[in-house]
Amino acid sequence: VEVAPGAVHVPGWLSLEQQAELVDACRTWGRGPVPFRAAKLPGGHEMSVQTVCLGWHWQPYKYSRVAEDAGGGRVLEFPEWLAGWGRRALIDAYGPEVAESAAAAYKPDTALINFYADTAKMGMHQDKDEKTDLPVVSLSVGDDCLFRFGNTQTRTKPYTDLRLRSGDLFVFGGPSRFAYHGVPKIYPGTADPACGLASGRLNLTMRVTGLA
Ligand code: MD5
Ligand code: FE
Repeated sequence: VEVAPGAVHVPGWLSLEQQAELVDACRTWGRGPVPFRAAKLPGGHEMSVQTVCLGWHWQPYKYSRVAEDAGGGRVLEFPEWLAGWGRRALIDAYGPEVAESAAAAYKPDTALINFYADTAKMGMHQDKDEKTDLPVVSLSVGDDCLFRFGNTQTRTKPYTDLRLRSGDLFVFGGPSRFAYHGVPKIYPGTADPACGLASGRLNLTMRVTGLA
């Protein structure tokens, strides 16, 4: 479903087995050298989501290899199997004709894994810390959320409200890459426990930072 030019929602893209595999991987990554942590915004407030990264460590608003704000560990490598999921995601979202060459060239180097407890949310923002305009691939597991997809000009209306469910894929490319977006609400208790998460929501985004 194309929600806007370049923004494609593919409901139910991950099987329950793949969802559980991803949850397991996220648990393992969270026990690595950099733990899940709530990032601190420049104003001093903590975000309500808990985040762990692969490839490059993100903190508002920059990337580094070392997590100075989360214990000083070095971020884990971005695994090749996950890049493979990213290339399949582009083909499945954009169609083989459009996407095959783009997909073959797609080399995501960073993942941000966000865990939303029942009351967590994410305010409207743009993702502009990457130095490329290549697509962001987003995978959701666990409870449903309200996802607000906005415009590139303002953090307010017009926007489209969508419900994202466990297993959904969303690809944000082209003119949608720098649209404002946010997660105003989680719907607790909506996930099938077989997805591997008893409560809350996990979202993994892969990106091409363009950093070296
Ligand atoms: C989430 N994460 O559900 C969302 C999904 C983040 C974040 O927003 O920055 O970690 S990613 C949604 C996204 C990425 C890039 C562009 C657009 C949406 N967009 O144009 O709407 O935790
Ligand atoms: Fe974002």
